Amino acid sequence: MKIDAIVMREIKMPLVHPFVTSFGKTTDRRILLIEVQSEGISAWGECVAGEHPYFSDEMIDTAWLITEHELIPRLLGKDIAAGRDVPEKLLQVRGHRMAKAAIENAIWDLEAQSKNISLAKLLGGTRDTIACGVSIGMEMDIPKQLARVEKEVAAGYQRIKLKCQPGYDAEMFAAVRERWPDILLSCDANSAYQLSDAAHIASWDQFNLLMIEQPLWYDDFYFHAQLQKQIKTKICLDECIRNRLDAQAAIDLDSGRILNIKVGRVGGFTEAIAIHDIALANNIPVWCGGMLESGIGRVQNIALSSLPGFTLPGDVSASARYWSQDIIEPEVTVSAQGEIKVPTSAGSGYPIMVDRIEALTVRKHRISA
Ligand code: OSB
Ligand code: MG
Repeated sequence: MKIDAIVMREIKMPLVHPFVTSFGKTTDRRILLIEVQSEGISAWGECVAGEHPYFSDEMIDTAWLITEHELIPRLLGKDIAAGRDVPEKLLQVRGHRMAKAAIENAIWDLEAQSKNISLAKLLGGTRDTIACGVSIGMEMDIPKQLARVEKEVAAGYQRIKLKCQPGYDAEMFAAVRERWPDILLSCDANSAYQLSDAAHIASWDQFNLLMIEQPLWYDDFYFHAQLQKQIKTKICLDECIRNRLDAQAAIDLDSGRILNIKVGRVGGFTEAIAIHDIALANNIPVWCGGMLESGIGRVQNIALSSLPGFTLPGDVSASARYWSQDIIEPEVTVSAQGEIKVPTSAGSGYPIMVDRIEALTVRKHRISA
């Protein structure tokens, strides 16, 4: 697969509902899309870096710069046999995993299209449908929070995740649990607590949460192990797992008993699959995280979620929860049972609306061999 050209685009998409976490509020997404052009095929990747370096140290502008100056030159004009061959070509560049993932994943899409198989099959997927959960931002008001949970429970989602932070936690969990004693419920602190909060976090054991996601520092899994010893609820690691070595170390340390795998956070499908394989071998359940993706990243998350170790509902939900109109057609929809069908047609299985992308584009740069 000769890489003839790579097109970088930044699109701007307003969210239908602001998304509030302990690290900030998002109302409009700025998304870097990568289109790899090879021998008449267009393949796509989405960079999940945020508008600010608040979730991780990457942001769209750093990703743009690194993609343009460091990543594209390493691939352009080359003949690449598989998505799996991309990481070694980008190895000299340290970090910048979300930027790398966008380009690597586009080449996996290219490989799937050129082999005429589904991306899910190429990745090693075995499921026909995936189980879906939702991540609900903080409303900072309990009646409003309950109304949002109500809507998603009624829609059929199999797991509800509540964002939380100090001052907006136990009372809110209690209100949700009181109303829905039996739903699968979890929380995500996005690193808002410290080890000195251990007794407070241990008091959440009463809410029977499936997991507590990344309670402590974004770059830590040592102190998470100290916390895990003091609470019954399982810790789930998100931010701090950058690669397969982190995953192995965190499992060995008992820093968490569930892993959230985000393909952008770990630098692409190759690393995501490696983490999945380690977790499966160690009986650690994994689920697919989300980063407020457009349709392009969303359908790639569906493909990844079809791997056998993804045994818990992920944060992969319907397009309409995020966008008034997505950039794929049809949009991603979820059944009343809270499931999404894994596409079986070639590539991602969801046609991309290039005209709509063009209409949303605020900057575009095509680099050819
Ligand atoms: O921590 O999982 C997270 C969104 C942006 C950044 C970090 C996270 C999230 C979510 C939303 O929880 C998941 C989604 O609905 O896409
Ligand atoms: Mg998280």
